[in-house]
Amino acid sequence: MLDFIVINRLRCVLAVFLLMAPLANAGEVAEVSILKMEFIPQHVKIKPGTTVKWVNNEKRNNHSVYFEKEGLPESDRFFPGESWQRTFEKPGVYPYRCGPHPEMTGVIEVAK
Ligand SMILES: [Cu+2]
Repeated sequence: MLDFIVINRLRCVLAVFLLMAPLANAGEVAEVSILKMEFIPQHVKIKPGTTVKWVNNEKRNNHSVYFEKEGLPESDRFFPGESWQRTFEKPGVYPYRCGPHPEMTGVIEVAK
C-alpha cells in the first residue's frame, strides 16, 4: 500500500516535469517532436539564447523546418531518428512550416 502511494507520487513529479519541459531557459535545449505529420508541441515559448531541437519521430516520413516569412532557406530534409536545430537570440514570434508539407505549421515564441 505504501509502495503504491510512493509510486503514484513519483508519477506526479514526472508528469509535472514533462509539462514544464517546453518552457526552457537560456542556454537550454527545447525539443519539438515531429510525429504523425505534426510539430509537438505546436507552440513553444522560450527564453532568448535557447536552442530548439526538432526531432523526427516518424516511422518513414521526412520533414524540414522552414522559416519562410523570415526569408531564410529551408533546412535540410531530415529522416526518422534525425534532427535539426536552431538557437534563438532575439525576442519575437517565429512562425515556421515544413517544406514538403505546408499544412504542418508551428510557432516559436521568444520572450524574456
Ligand atoms: Cu513535413
